[in-house]
Parts: sequence; structure tokens; C-alpha cells
Amino acid sequence: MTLVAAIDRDPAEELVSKLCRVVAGFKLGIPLLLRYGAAYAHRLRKLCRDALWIADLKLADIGSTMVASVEPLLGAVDAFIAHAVVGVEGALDQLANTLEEHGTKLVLVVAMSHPGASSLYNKLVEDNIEVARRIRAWGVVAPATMPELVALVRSRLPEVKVFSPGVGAQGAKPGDALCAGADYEIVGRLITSSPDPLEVAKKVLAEQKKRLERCWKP
Ligand code: 3DU
Repeated sequence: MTLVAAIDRDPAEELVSKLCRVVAGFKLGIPLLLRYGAAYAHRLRKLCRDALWIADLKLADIGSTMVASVEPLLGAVDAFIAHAVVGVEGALDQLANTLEEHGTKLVLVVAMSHPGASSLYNKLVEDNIEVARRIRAWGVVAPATMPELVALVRSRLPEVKVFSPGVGAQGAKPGDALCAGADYEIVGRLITSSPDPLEVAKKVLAEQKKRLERCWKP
């Protein structure tokens, strides 16, 4: 399965129950976690235990603050997202150690999907990739809206899981990032704002499949 649903808003429980059969995982966002707290994430997980659960806290701080931020969610999720750009020493090294102790994965943002990311953030993509390599991140986030960056990340980090947001509301088409080498496409509003989220999720999966068949042809 190649689809991760970004759950940033209500009705989260309904969305998780409906999508559980068709998605690879769920990415819980800050808006939802701020509104309902960590206990809610533990509850949500019980609705779809076998999915891949990711907390997208957008961590970008010194190590001890990032460690304190993840603690309430340990056990509720399989992975946390942090920004590579904060660097290793005194930051991601401490976070990575804590996550490893708890059998939890680290996913690093190496490039972002919004247009403004091109003016600064994405210029650091090579350095961010190096951070991901040094810290042995399990996964990275790279933008579906800029498939050339996904392809770059895939070529530099062949063993790492690549998650690509930006499909749907931000303009990328299902399968664009998969064709460029991503493992999963993260889709939020296209699915979560629809009156029939399950139907839209199935449509995204079908479009991904169709696109993949075409992109692999010589
Ligand atoms: O645009 P959507 O509604 O499909 O949601 C995309 C999700 O991925 C959302 O939770 C957002 O916070 C996250 N994300 C990006 O969109 C772009 C990034 O570069 C990193 C994370």
C-alpha cells in the first residue's frame, strides 16, 4: 500500500475507521494533537492497530526539548517527523537515541512542498540528506510537488523510506512522487475534506496504480 492519510482535523475517529482497510498508515498533525492531546492519539491507534502511525510534530529544536515533546506520544505512534535542518549534535542525535530506546522510527523532512520552500529550505536538500544519512533516519519527507527532489533523495538514500506530501490540495497528482521513487504519498485534504473519504482514497490508489504502470514503461 502506498497511501498515508494526513489526519489534521475532525472527524478523526470516523476517518480512521473508514480508511483503515485501504491506507498504509496515518500521519497525525499538530492541529489535531493540540486540540485533543496525546491520549487521543493512543485512542485513535486502537481503531486501526496494524497501520503505520506517524506523529508529525514538525520537530525543530534542541535535543532535550524534542525528546520531551515526543514522550507523551511514545507507544501511540510508530514514527515521529522532525526537521533535518536542525542538525545532528545536540539535537537529532538525542532524539534518535530516545526513539531507538523505545523502538520508534525517525522520519526527517529534507525538502518541503510549498512554493516558498524553493527560496531557502530546499536549497539545503543535499545537506539535509547528509543529516538523514548520518543519523540513520528510517524515513524522509520529500515533496510530491517537486518530483525532481524526490528522485534526488531516492538516488542518494536508496534504503530509506520516502514519504511525499503535496498530492491533491497542493497540486501534485497521485503517482507523481511514486514514479520519482517515493514509497508513500501523503494525502490530506483531498481525502479528509471529502463527503466520501473512502471513495476518494480508493480513487487515489487506483490513480497511483495507473500512473505507476505508465512511468515504468521505457
Ligand atoms: O496538503 P494536504 O491536505 O494533502 O496535507 C499534506 C500534509 O502533509 C499536511 O499534514 C502537511 O502538514 C504535511 N506536509 C506538507 O504538506 C508538506 C511538507 O513539506 C511537509 C509536511
